[in-house]
Amino acid sequence: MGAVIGKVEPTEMVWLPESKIEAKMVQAMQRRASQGSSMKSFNTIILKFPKIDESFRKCKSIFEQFDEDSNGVIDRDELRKCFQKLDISFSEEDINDIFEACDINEDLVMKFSEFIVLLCLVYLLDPAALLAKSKIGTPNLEATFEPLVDAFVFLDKNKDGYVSKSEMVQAINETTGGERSSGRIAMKRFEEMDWDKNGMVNFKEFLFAFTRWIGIDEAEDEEDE
Ligand SMILES: [Ca+2]
Ligand SMILES: [Ca+2]
Ligand SMILES: [Ca+2]
Repeated sequence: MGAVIGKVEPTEMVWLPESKIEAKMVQAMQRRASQGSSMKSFNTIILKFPKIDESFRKCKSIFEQFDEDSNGVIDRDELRKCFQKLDISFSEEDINDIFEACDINEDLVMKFSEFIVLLCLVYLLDPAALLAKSKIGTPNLEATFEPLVDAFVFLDKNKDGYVSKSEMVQAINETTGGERSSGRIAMKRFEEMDWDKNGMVNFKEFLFAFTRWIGIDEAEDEEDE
């Protein structure tokens, strides 16, 4: 388990990654954070929802392409082949780690929402790997994933690779001038994001929250019927 050292404010809070892949994610996020964010407010993130939703749905074609046996999920072998085909040079260990990190319902396969999160994490860890492949008729993955990375960088005020509750409040307050109701909304959003309830939101949790808010799996289930 990670450990919180110090108080939430005004002293610094140090959060330690709980796995190797999380440590890599945090490093990659800090690298990206040094370039700054184009987001000016929490509202600009909300305004991007429909666009992100649309781009997520376009990723369905990639998902289907790599679901070789068309059983609606991507298993470990299919993912390995997917990485080979996309020329993503991750080690076997990294592929396994990222697979496990994204298999949120622990059924040992990637459903669509999990796969989207996985692709986005690959994008964060190695943007060049995915971008080189945009040419093979896949949707523009940079346009899909960059706004999400950008949004996270905006929320992560102290650039430690995590969004804390107070950072979330700060981001919302900047937008609304600190109305009480917006504080409650911020808390609700934060709790939706903080999947493992440890008080910090990492990029993976942030992405899963997006897939839930957008309702990507529900829409998918309706289509299947
Ligand atoms: Ca499959
Ligand atoms: Ca799963
Ligand atoms: Ca932070």
